Amino acid sequence: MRQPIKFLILLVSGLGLLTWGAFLVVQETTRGWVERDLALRARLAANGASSAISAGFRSGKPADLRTVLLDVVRDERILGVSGCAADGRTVATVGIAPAHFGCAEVAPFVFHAGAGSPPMEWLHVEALRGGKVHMSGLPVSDESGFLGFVILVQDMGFAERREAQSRDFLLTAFFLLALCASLVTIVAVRLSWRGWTRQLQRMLKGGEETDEFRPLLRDVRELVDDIMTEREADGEGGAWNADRLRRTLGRNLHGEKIVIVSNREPYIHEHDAEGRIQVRHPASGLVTALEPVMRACSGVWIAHGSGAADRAVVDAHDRVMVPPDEKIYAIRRVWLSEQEEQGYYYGFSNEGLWPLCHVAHTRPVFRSADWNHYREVNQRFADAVCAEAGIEDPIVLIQDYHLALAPRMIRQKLPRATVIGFWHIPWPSAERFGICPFRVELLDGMLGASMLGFHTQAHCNNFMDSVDRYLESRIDRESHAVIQHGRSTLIRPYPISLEWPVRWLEGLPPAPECRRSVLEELGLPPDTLLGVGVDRLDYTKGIEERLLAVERLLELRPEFIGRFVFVQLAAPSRTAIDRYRDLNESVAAIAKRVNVRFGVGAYVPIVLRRAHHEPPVVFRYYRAADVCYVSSLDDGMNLVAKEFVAARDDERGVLVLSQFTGAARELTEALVVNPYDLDEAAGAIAAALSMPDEEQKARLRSMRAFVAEFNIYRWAGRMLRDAGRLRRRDRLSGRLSDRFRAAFREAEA
Ligand code: ADQ
Repeated sequence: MRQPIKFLILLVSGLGLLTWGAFLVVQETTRGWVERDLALRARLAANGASSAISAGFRSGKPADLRTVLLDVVRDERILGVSGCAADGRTVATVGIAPAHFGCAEVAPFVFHAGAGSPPMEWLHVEALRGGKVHMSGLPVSDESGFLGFVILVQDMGFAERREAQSRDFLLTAFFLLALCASLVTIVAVRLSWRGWTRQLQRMLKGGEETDEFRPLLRDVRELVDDIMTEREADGEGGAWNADRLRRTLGRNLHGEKIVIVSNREPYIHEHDAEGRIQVRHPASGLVTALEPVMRACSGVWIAHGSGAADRAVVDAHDRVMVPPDEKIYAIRRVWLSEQEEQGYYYGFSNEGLWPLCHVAHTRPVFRSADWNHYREVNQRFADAVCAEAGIEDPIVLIQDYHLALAPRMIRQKLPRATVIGFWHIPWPSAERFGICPFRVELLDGMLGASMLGFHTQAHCNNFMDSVDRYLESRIDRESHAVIQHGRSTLIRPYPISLEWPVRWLEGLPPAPECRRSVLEELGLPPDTLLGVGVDRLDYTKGIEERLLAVERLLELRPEFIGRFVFVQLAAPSRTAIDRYRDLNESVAAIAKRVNVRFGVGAYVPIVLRRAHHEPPVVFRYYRAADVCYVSSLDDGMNLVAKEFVAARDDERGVLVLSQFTGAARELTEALVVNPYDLDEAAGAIAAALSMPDEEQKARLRSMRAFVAEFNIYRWAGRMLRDAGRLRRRDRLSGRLSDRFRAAFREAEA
């Protein structure tokens, strides 16, 4: 329904209610007035005839009293009057006397205070013969004392008529008022709407902007721009895929080379047991997301060469072409000494920044020696970027918290570079970030970028709050930018995702077959209910809480003992750090305890596989599972959740997902739980295991449609398109300032 009509209906209903309320108040008030008026009239009538009435009582002859009472009822509103003795006997009656309010009935009210107390006036309203009457019981006395009392019955019909008149008057007045108010509102709304749209149209056509409309206008233009660019990218719109991303790159960035920089490399060369060189795909969300982008765009990926056989395969420039069979793009490897890796990677990045950014109850440790290594290694990466760039304004995508200082370092050498930073983990609140002794340097380093991306708007807000608190800069909350030394850095949410379709599914057998082979591999009967967890062994992933939830499930629902098995694939991670070694032991201890407690015969409830698994194996497990539980205590996005959804083309299986993941904001059809609440998590696993097929299908279908649409190509496409826009703007302002400088020099000469 249109807004003005809604408003009108509300207005009229409001006025109607108001009228009715006002009428009730007026009715109550006039009724009070009438009753007081009638009581007064009764008193006056009785007082006027008081000496005659007293004489009538004193004479003891009813006829005398009756003569007096006849005088009293001459007033047309007095319908009847009775003279009553103090003991309740009727002495004389003239006119109407209601049967159940005769002298005997009224006497107790007049003398109700008991012997010795003065008699009191009694007032009462009563329905009689289709109308209302007002009755008063009035004591009569003379100098010798109380003689009796009179009951006066007065007609109230006139009061009711007056009430009806005032009600009609009020209703008419309010109706007219409502009509006028509605008309005025309609006219005002029409006029302002017409003026507003005219102004908006004028401005959209390029007219003058007013303050009122500027933010709205910018949003509308951005939206139109977004839609147009997306449409124009491939001429037909539709789903994002590698081709469309390539076209977007060509269109917005003229096919320029992309340089990705991250600590982790997408392909690691290792020696196997026989000394042959093997390629491994690391267990890393960053790599999972970015590798398909690099396949689509080609270019160079600069990363730490961490594999034992990495040096053996690079050329003289430390480059190797990958993927091994396709050779689409180059990895440029940066070599680090053991000390540097210790200080930069394990120390500052993973003992400092990682726990700082995740609410997972592990204290960050900041050592100045680690910080020095961190700075040096960032410089090393920045130098590698400048060496690989080849042009003075390359497009550089810097990934994650290991390289926070690199954007500024690159900017110093290549001021025209388009540097995009993406932070794959959460950004903490400003208070929390403030505990880092190097907070100013980190923020300043990051702000060397042209754009900074986070998974969620909440992380963007936290980042801007941190800048606001700790750095000299201007925050432009309208355009979501930080301006420092005249340069601006856009801060935007770009929720990361997967390639679609996932390439690892290509050669995999259908889900029922995967299920059969996985159960066989685990030595489990075909009717086993299978749960799966897939993570790096990291304390932020809530693996301990996950196994405890399995324990709680078996405690609360013993019918699952013997039937439910939970397999945890846990890739060892950062094992050089004590906290990770402790976690490894603690996870093993919990699994062992639960297995001792609930294991019977061959039945082992928790199967813990602490090893790296290549992606096809991981996807086979996703396809075999009845339930996948992602229980992160804090997670930027979490791609395991999306991988599970992508793997289930049979539309079966249930995702139980921690509310503390970025993914929970998107995959709302998962069973979203608080992983700290073991009862809730156990309940969700039980619900998942007994969920009807139809419901599983409906939930998965919706989540699959979401991940398919919001895939990694769209993520990269949007980011690169925004970068393209920035580049055009920067180039234009660069050309302008060159011209000004030239004109200035000419004028000086
Ligand atoms: P990660 O913390 O690495 O990523 P996540 O997004 O869940 O976490 O990705 C993990 C990846 O590693 C997945 O592709 C998964 O298949 C793989 N993996 C996990 N366990 C494995 C195992 N045992 N063997 C082999 N592979 C395994 C960081 C952030 C996340 C963010 C990503 C991407 O912490 O919040 O989603 O970056 O931005």
